[in-house]
Amino acid sequence: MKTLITGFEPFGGEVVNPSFEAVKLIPDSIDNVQIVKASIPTVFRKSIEILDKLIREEKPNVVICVGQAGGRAEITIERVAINIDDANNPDNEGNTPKDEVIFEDGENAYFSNLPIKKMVEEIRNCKIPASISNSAGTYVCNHLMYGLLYLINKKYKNIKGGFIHVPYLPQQVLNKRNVPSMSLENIVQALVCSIKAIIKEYINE
Ligand code: PCA
Repeated sequence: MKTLITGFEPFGGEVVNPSFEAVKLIPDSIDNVQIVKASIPTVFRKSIEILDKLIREEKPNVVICVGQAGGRAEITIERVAINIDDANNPDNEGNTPKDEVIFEDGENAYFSNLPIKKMVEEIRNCKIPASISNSAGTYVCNHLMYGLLYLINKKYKNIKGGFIHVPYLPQQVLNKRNVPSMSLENIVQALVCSIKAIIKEYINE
């Protein structure tokens, strides 16, 4: 079994993105499952193209994309991605799509096919706050999650995939009053717990 896990490049004036900082620190193997890590540009379209290329090259069984959700206090496991791009701020190449469909031939929405409740439970068992989120937004994270699930639906039917949002790191909120953050150590541990929950689910299948 092989898992591909991706994080995003920093965006919106931040110098780090906690998603890739954490992904980098995940071990290369968890419970005998190989873990392949990659960074994805915070850019509409290009993010999906790069993910598709990685899936073609690496042939993973599981794909987990991770992104920063500034302002959220918990690790959130996303349930659903919607077929719309609606950006308030430009991506890293200056694109600001408004009310644009992602794939004309895609469903309005796709659900994660990862064991999202079991992932939340496993993370909470590690004493780290986590919950299900019912919206990944309408920016690049929802875009990539939608792209992943569209690709799974259209051409990688055996892959299990989904998305995890993580809070800011403490160093990112020094000048943001009353904005929550989570330590890098906890974020890394939460991602490892999520992967363990997914592995358990498949071993039990
Ligand atoms: N978070 C953004 C895009 C990249 C990232 O890490 C989002 O939530 O859409």
